[in-house]
Amino acid sequence: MNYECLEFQQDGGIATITFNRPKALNALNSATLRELDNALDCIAGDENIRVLILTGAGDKAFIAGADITEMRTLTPLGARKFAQLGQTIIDRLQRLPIPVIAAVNGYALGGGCEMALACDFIYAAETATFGLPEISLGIIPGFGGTQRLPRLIGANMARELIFTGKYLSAEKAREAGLVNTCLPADQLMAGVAEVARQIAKKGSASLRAAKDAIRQGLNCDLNSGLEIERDAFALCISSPDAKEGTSAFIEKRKAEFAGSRDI
Ligand code: DAK
Repeated sequence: MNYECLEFQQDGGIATITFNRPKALNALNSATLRELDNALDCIAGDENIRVLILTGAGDKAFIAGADITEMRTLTPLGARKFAQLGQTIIDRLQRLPIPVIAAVNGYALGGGCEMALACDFIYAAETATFGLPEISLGIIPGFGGTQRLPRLIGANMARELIFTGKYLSAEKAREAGLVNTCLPADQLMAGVAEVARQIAKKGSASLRAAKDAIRQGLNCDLNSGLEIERDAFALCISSPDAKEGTSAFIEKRKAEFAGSRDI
């Protein structure tokens, strides 16, 4: 499919979606969300893709938030559709059966920061900036920021960021636990590609099981989470991934996982 607001690239088992509206700092309008929904459909149906990377076009922004120009013109019905589509996509990203890495190359504000939060982890350029400035627009985060940010960096830090709308540098975001790794801007994509390649060599089914267990466990108490882990482990143990991984260890060779996401 041809996209206008996104670029889609695939290199071996690694797919990259680049938000591509650099003149509007890659702000999320309805067209971008619809295209993203379509791209996620393609990725969900293609077992050759083992890892997804999200990034932004240009050197200034990952995503500078929802498109404020479009938001102002939305009718209540249009706003409802926009909200529904956005929330569905953020949820789909979290449930995608493969790991998703955010490569944050600049501003990640509002809905852009929330998009990054819905990824499995974040690498950032040293020049990147994070923030949830919705409060300054008289609204609140609507793509999960009030829920995911406190889970990631703690309630008090999240309250301060959401109540003030202030921005965090990439380094401060790393110290807070929002970002895993900061890299010089010109090394960001190479660093992300390297970690994506490491992950892509692992078994797709066990990656999927680990991702699901972590996501579900974060939404429940420890004992329920441990039960989820036990069930997921039990499913994994007789999977082709487990057979290949354990055989490779015993035969003193590198495991070659087939890439099926099914357990
Ligand atoms: N929307 C639309 N256009 C934007 C934009 C945005 N979010 N951010 C930047 N642009 C546009 C600018 O208007 C400008 O366009 P031209 O004037 O050149 O036509 C161009 O990008 C370059 O921006 P600047 O000239 O402002 O560049 P600067 O370097 O001076 O400043 C900046 C960069 C990122 C600090 C600044 O652009 C800025 O403050 N942008 C807005 C950031 C922001 O407030 N983001 C949060 C948006 S609110 C919901 C779910 C989610 C949401 C809402 C509802 N539901 C489920 C209900 C999400 C809300 C948001 O994300």
